[in-house]
Amino acid sequence: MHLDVTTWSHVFKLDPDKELSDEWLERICLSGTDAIIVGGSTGVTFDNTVDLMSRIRRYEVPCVLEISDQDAIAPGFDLFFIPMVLNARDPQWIVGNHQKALREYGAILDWNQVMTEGYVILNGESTAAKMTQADTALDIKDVEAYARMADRLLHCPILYIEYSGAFGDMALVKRMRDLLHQARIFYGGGIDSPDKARQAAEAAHTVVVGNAVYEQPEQALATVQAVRDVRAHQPS
Ligand code: 1GP
Repeated sequence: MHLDVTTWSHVFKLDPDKELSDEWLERICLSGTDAIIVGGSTGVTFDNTVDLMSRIRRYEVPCVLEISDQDAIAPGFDLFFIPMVLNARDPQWIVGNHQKALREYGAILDWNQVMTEGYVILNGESTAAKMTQADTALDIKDVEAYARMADRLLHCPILYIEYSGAFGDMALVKRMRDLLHQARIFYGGGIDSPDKARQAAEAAHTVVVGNAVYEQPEQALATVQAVRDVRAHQPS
């Protein structure tokens, strides 16, 4: 099992609030993806999180909880990703919720399992953008500033460029990757075919495939090999 996120080029993000049959879960977990992230914007509860985690645990694939709701923090994951939404206008999503969670769990956390994601949400139509009141009217210099903030100022190991629900601007993603000093760039949003996965893999270190698992599962599965092919020709 590889828990070094710097080696991950492809991950699936599964939503505890969505249905996935045992057969498809097995195909996803055995697909050769580098990890499964469990996370979602709405309807995530302790019970559905634990339920999905225990089903994924039948397989060897690393399993990460991306925490978006303090009530859904469950033990038993390999890693915990903590999103800080840098362009949120609602400060709860930058540090507020985090402070409340740390009041509760700060003393008992295994910090070796915790990683901060510096999130920049760029699809204004997405649920995540609406929830966090993200300022998505950003030009390239704004996004560069957020990338440097995540990388240099906050020392986040992950810069997450989030277009959830829409395929983003890969030239922008690549430009952010090129200016990072230590952070890895995760890209997620609208990857529903091997071709889009290929383009994203050329731009980002790690490609995240979410919704397509539920909407176009065969295509979602094919993104794993597409990303592998890119990496085989262009190791990062
Ligand atoms: C969502 O970035 C992920 O947090 C993946 O986006 O659901 O659009 O694939 P999609």
